[in-house]
Amino acid sequence: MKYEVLTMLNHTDKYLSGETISKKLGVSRTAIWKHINSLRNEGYKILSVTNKGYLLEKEHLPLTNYQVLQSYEGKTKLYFFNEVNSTNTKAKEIANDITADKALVYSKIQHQGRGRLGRTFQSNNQAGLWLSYVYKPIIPPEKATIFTLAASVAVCKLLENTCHVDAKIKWPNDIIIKGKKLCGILTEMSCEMDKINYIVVGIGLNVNQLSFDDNIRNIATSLYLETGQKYDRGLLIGGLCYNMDYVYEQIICNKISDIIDEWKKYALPMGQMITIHKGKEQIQATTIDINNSGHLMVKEANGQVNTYQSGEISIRGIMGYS
Ligand code: BT5
Repeated sequence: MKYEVLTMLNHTDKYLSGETISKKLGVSRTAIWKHINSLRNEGYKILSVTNKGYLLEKEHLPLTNYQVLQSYEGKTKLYFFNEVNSTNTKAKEIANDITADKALVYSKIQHQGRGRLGRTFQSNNQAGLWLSYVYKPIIPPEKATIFTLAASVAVCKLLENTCHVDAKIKWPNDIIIKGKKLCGILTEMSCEMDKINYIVVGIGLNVNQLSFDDNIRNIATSLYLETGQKYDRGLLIGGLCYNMDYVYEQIICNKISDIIDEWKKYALPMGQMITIHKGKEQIQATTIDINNSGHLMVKEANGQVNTYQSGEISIRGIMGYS
């Protein structure tokens, strides 16, 4: 019933009186008032004015399952949390318990968001999207790299079609706008020799942040900072789920080259001078391409052509940020 009240408020830009809502839903005005308060507790900003009624502020929509279900009716099972340490960690726990081959874990806030190679991903706020997809594909473990590339494509399509933002992929896992990082992706896997138990694709997308902590202020950006608009994060998750469903289907059907072609469309141009950080070693190189497994091919300063996987290195120098 609470969500029927919300749906009515969501479908109008005018005030709705308590009487109109109570007549339509066949319950008392006191019951409506209780539902309104319960929605406010969930984070919905609902104005109330005597003799006019209630108005939902649509620029301040909270992240709830209801918001996601408004825009996604697909088969991915949704697990929603108010707070977690890391959606990737939570997703791994859930992956062990479910039989479905895909699920999504998302949280309003993340206290210990993780990046690659033990780095921190700042996500202890309620302005971004912190989420992790769980997949149980029947493909060989060595093909798992494609998930990071596929997720990058899914995010870029969402940004292009829903937010009208021209974002680029920086291999292996960053989505950037004008040289600043908007989104990071962390893919983790549990597997045996010839079988994947599960893959977790964690995505952190900066959405409505007005600013960032000092240590990443110069390298991070948000959709709000780029467009001046606030976004309904539930709607973005819904759109992303459809895009992820699409690329997952491509992976299952072994249409890997289609994903790589799309990836190249969104990627920063190759031929860039970079520094590869591999453990304590630093290697100067120029990017050439990515191969059919999604690994980066580079020409090193000594003229040698080498291929690197995403898990083993980090790169600096593309578009001037580290
Ligand atoms: C990543 O690592 O970019 C992968 C980030 C994945 C985050 C998601 S959120 C949901 C899921 N749950 C998790 O715990 N993680 C995933 P990496 O390439 O290692 O980049 C980390 C670096 O990005 C840091 O060292 C900072 O320089 C920078 N950084 C940290 N927080 C950022 C933010 N919010 N926006 C942009 N850059 C950030």
